[in-house]
Amino acid sequence: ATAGKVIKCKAAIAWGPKQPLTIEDIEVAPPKAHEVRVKIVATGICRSDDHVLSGAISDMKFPAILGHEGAGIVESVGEGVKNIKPGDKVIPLFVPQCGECRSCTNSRSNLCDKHDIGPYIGLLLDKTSRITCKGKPVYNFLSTSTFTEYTVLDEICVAKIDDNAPLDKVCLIGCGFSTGYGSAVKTAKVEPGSSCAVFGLGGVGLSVLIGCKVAGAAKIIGVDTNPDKFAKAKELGATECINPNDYKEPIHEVLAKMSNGGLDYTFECIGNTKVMESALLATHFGCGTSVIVGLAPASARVLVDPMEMLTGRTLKGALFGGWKSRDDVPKLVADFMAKKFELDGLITHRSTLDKINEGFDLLRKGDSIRTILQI
Ligand code: PAD
Ligand code: ZN
Ligand code: ZN
Repeated sequence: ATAGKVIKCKAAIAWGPKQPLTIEDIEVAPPKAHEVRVKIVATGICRSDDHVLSGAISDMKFPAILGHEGAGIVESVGEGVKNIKPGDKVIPLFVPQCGECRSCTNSRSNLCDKHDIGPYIGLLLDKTSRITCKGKPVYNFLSTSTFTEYTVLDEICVAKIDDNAPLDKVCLIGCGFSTGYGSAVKTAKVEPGSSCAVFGLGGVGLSVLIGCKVAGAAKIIGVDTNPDKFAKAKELGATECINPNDYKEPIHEVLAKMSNGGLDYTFECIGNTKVMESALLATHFGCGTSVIVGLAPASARVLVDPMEMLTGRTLKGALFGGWKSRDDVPKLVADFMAKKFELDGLITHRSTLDKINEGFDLLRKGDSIRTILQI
């Protein structure tokens, strides 16, 4: 009965860096052609959302609705939308898949040229917003915006998933889980018997661990400056965990000693360029691969001695774990339903939209892996 009408509901609005979110009344216009209006049911809080609030992502426009790790139910669709209908369960996609651009048609890429991952536009593809607050247009984040009761998405940013999927878990497939898991199984292509190290044991790093384990890695070393993260990491597949602060030598030297001269695969899941340099050096000089997963501040640079690469190392990176979003998200949900992997280990807190600032505080203090907000 809401189709074609403006929906009045609540959202958590971000007004600028270093300011708390506030719950506001918003108006959500009906979807235009090739758009989908979605009732968000559950959403995780990812560190990338906090990068906007900390100022590490510096070119965002406000007011904005953050959140990009959600799941919901289609309320209505605009003209010309195929294969998605009201009532469908969906996951919003922060990497679109138009299927037609140079990246989409290349099997080696999972980017889509229609992405909004910096410089941030914060609008739908037609360069307008469907959401207003106090009469002013509200910007979106990463083509998604999930800290809201309703959002409008471009059709190419929506994956239809299994009708039986529990939205309060599979929302993590919208970002953190898929990003980490895919970094191991798809971007690095971790092989059975190999040695791996994961730098940063938050939601993304722990998902890398899950991927390394599923891929059959023999040695999986977790690296974090917060030892409180070690118990969970071991539960999820780390064979050992180390804290760089416990050593005088650089951590890459410690890791090389632990792995017969260097690891096969390393993953940086923090967003710290100094750690990216260590992660590269921690790989074996002749055959190691290091994957950049963390999102570094806008002006930060990685320093690489060409000899580090010339001997045979590989440095890679991927957004969203290398998955082609619309094709692969439904498959990842199917794999979850088939119990190929668990998501419960990543969920440490459950809360509601009105307590969103507490959810961010838990992440900042290192007390949570993922807080799931029931919307
Ligand atoms: P998180 O903050 O939960 O985890 C980061 C972890 O790193 C924490 O456990 C910290 O204790 C640890 N840490 C911090 N500094 C160091 C250090 N110097 N050495 C070792 N450990 C350290 O974040 P998250 O897991 O939600 O996200 C991790 C990063 O990945 C973050 O930068 C986020 O923006 C990025 C990300 N990238 C993608 C993508 O598509 N590439 C997707 C989602 C998140
Ligand atoms: Zn994220
Ligand atoms: Zn595309």
